[in-house]
Amino acid sequence: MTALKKEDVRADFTIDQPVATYTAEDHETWRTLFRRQAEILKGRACDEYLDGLEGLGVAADGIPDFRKLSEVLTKATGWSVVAVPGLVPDDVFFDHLANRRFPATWWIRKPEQMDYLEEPDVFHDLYGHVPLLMNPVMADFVAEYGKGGVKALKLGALPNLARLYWYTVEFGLMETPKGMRIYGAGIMSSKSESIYALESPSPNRVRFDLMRVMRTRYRIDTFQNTYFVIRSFEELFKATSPDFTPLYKALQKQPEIGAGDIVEGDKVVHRGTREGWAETPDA
Ligand code: HBI
Ligand code: FE
Repeated sequence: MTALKKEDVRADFTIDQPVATYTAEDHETWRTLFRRQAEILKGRACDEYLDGLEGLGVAADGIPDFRKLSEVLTKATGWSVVAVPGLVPDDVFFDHLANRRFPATWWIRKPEQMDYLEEPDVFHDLYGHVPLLMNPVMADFVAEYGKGGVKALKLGALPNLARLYWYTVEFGLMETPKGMRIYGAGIMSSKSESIYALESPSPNRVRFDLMRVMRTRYRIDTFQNTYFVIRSFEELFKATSPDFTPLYKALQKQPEIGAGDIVEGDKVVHRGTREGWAETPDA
């Protein structure tokens, strides 16, 4: 993180991935995280994700070179991976997505942060997000989300749209013929949440509904209280295709929903026991 100079960061917040600055310890951290997740995600990650991971050639050996990944990814769906120092401003983030560039943090967590990190690192961004960008429907969905983000900023509706991203791209579940599976990157890159999200009786699992999701607050400091369940990426893409402008208007008149609340009209797949839920407020 320290090897980076201000003048190396471009106006769009991208940098050249400082590949040479990764230490042996950094690569070892990647290997450890990768091997651990590979075991856990068997039978838990959706097939589209596992196919994407394999197709990309993301391997256990060490932190990947973004340019090599991008070559494969661009051929598949037109996306590329660009290196950034960390979280970038919302408008910059959306502009990258709308243009099929996924901004990935270049640095990796320290060994003492194996299980929990407050901000995204290269493991979360690459291992969690990039494999699904190999899927044509998800690739289109995330690009459309970027275009929607630019609009939402103008309409002052960013908090609503951000919830959609949170409850799908970051923490989404998918009901498949083989059973409940993970597709959200925030779950995919977390050892404990990938087990919790599928197997714990504590959280709610509720069928995805666009307006319901955009009204729902979320957890940033604990596991999610509620996971929203889609049946396919096509379902998600179709549900989010119409112009959101009238939806944002309607949302202004509807109350927010707490992260752990079940409301009238919910199609409940599993009603959470609420066991172990923190008292701290939702975001
Ligand atoms: N920047 N690098 C990066 N990664 C993100 O996931 C990200 C971001 N900036 C803004 C942002 N996410 C969110 O605020 C939007 O999804 C709303
Ligand atoms: Fe993420």
